[in-house]
Amino acid sequence: MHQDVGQACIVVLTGAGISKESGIDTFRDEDGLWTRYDLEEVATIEAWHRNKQKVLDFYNEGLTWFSGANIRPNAAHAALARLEREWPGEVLIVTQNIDLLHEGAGSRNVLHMHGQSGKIRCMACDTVIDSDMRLDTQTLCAHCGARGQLRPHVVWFGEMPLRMDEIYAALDRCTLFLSVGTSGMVYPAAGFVQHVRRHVPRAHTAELNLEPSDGHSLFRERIYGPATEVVPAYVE
Ligand code: BJW
Repeated sequence: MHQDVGQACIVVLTGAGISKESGIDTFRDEDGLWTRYDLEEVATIEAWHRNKQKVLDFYNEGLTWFSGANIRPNAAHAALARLEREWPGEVLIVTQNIDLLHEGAGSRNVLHMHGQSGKIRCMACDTVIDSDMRLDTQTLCAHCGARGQLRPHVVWFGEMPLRMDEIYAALDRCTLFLSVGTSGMVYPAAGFVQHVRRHVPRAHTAELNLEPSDGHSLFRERIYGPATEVVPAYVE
């Protein structure tokens, strides 16, 4: 790993590419989810208001698929968990993924900015509930008087990603910003590297991806290859 990062804070942004070799499809690759589903129909707040059941069907299909597949953390998740255990400073993983493979590999300091599978949320009282249940428009919250509609605890286009204050605070104190397996097409995550360059000019920035992302030229260091190879090699 780069020598000048001191012992302070490492922020690792991860995207779908880190879980690809665990068997989870990315969104925008040739075999990605958005080649099979229209994101405007299943992953926007407007889609939700237009046709809740269609959005829930997409989510329920994902649940079925997730529980049927033999999905395990891979060597890239394991390497980041090892980094957190062995690095004398702070390591924070900010993941855009809703899967729990970082936690499965042993990472403890993980922020899910686009939500988390295995959780649902009430649209009236905002209570987040651990649940793998399939949702339909009749399933209402038992925790609030309003009996609000339950929805997947994920962030759709047009909604504010989660825990942004904590994320920007961590970016502001980081000495290394690492981006792994993300296309750099979705904001605000895609803007983190620019934020670090502007606000923490001494921090080192590195992109580890299969191919150059949209914002690749903003990173000081760029390493390309499958996550299971480049991530373990980088954090050694
Ligand atoms: C490998 C590999 C291997 C493959 N090893 N690598 C115009 C300009 C700028 C911004 C906007 C705009 N219009 C609208 C916006 C904002 C919008 C946005 O960014 N749109 C862009 C598409 C233009 N963003 C939002 O709406 C966000 N909210 C927001 O901005 O709030 C502000 C706000 C203000 C005021 C009012 C309200 C709000 C919300 C974004 C939500 C994203 N949600 C999703 C679905 C989550 C649920 C779920 O997972 O089911 O999040 S969409 C999807 O994309 C998912 C992902 O987290 C996200 C990012 O994708 P990711 O992870 O980068 O995957 P891919 O497939 O794109 O890339 C994979 C990469 O891996 C590739 O590069 C491969 O090469 C690589 N790879 N195999 C290593 N083996």
